[in-house]
Amino acid sequence: MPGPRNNVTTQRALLALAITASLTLSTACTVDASGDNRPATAAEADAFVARVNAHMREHHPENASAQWLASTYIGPDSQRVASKANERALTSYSEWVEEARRFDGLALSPETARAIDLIKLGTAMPPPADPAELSELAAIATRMEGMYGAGTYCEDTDRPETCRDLGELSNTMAESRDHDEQYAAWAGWHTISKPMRDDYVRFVDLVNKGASNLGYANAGEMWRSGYDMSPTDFQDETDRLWGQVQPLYEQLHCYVRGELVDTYGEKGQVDGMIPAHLTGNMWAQQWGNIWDLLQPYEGTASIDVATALRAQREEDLARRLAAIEGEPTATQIVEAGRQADEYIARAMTERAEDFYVSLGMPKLPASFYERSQLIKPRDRDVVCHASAWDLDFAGDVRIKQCIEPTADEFSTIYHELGHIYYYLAYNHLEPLFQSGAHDGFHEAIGDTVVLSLTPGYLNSVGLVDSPEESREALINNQMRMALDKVAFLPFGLLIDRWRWGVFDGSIAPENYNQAWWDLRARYQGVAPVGERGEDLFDPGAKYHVPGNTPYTRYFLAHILQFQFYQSLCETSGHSGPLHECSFYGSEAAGDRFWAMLQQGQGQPWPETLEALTGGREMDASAVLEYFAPLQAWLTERNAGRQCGWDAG
Ligand code: X8Z
Ligand code: ZN
Repeated sequence: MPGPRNNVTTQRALLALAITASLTLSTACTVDASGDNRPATAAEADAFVARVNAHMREHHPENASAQWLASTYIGPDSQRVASKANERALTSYSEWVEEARRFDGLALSPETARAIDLIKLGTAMPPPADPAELSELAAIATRMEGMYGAGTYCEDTDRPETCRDLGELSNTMAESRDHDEQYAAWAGWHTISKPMRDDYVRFVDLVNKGASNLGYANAGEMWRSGYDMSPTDFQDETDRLWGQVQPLYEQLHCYVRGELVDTYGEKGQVDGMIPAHLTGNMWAQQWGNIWDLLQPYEGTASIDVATALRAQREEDLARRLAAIEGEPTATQIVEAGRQADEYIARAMTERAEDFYVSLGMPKLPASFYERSQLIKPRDRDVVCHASAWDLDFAGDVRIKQCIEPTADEFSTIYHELGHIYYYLAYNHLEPLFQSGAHDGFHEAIGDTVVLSLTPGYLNSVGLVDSPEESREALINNQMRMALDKVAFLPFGLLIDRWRWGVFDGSIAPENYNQAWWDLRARYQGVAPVGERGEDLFDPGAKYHVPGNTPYTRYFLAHILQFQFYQSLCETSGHSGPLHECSFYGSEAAGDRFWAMLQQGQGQPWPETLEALTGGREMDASAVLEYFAPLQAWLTERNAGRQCGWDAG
């Protein structure tokens, strides 16, 4: 997403949101800043849009580079430059919105009308009119993201060797099965957001001022206006979709809670809810890391890609060490380890690229590998949270990730390349149309591909044993997917439920943390151990809050990806149960996918969806079809258990 524009995760920028249908209309004849009170014309509107597009082409690369440096080289200088660049981008944005008012109510070509709507919705961080406040907002945004990226927890602040960053704390959570160790890692990371609290309160005030200037009740309403429908209808849509999948989630929750109680005894639950620190993931958003505790059937063929990936890295390391003459020195061993890290990260990325290429999509440009950050640099702080960038609307695409040989990171590369291929597919459009049909589409592309990573595909690329055709193997594989995709659904919804409340004032600063945990309880059935007082700021421990990236997009993506997958499977000629399909190697599916990506946000998303799937609505029935075998298994397995939880 846009960093202003095209960093798919930093979303500070222009044009991240899609179009609204509900902009307020006023007269077409207003006095502009120069005192010109001639009626505006449609031709002037066309020229205005052309000017904005040209400005974006000219100025976006510089801002994107500034944001890239601030994310890959965190420090006072890169932050100063990034903040100033962002300030300039937001100032241009404010000027355009002001100028666009001249064309309100005028009959315009559909393309120009859409482009103007998109200009108005072009940021997730609407700036206040006052330049000092705009500058303050840009500085806060940069500072919060920097705090997150550089966050570490030190058990003993006097002993730097006790400090751990998010990657290290996450590894403890993924690997340790010791209750207290996991808790210490979880609670430790949740200290890093305490100092963001005051900044966040001010941030909310400032973006609300900006949203109000644009005619929105608050910034949350503006965020909900980017979906070619009214903000109220959009909220109802998310409720409807959640209603479709909630029963499946509740069955999964019931099973997982039961297994946690089997493992940890009474510490395996908190009032019937899943303890926030025991799912192997810092935010309990995906639960696949505790596969060892949750796998339905032990002893069936392994579907864990991490073992093979780690082995590949070790082999590479052994080769490097063997090539050293004599006994390797400590420095040579560290250096060889580093090169092995790079080797496996690149091999994993090329594996993901190969999938897209198998669909007939182009190979990634050489600059992608030259300029991407694939592994965590050893000499400086970076924002490790994965993201995909389009720096110039013309092929300078990159990802920024801290890849390790794990199953999560492997899927994340496919996810990020989904963004990259979207960028490449719509690079031929004018900048204002270079975005996802809506933001959920952008997040769904790579995940659609991940659904095709079946045991058969993984085996064909040497990552898992030869697949078994048994009911046990089927359930294991469905569980593996569900622990990522189904577990995620309520999490995908609740982050913005919290922010919408914060923006509209129904959640006041003195209740930030309480409201956060209320929502976690209500939607996820996840609870912390012990009190989480208002001296803490737990939402800030999730990247997208300090990074100001709207999050409902991921919820939508987790529905849409199953719709896309179902259609592409059909196009690829797949018959049989949906979950068995991999469209790897299908150029027919690839052509159809690419055609969708090429549309960018040039038309309302229902049209884009219809071209791919034949339907104009987001719909979770493909999720339910995919997981039908697991749902039946879970229902049987949970029979006699008291499912559900009391969220208080
Ligand atoms: O932030 C991301 C991507 C970058 S757009 C890595 N995701 C969400 C998250 O990590 O919280 C992908 C799934 C949800
Ligand atoms: Zn993404």
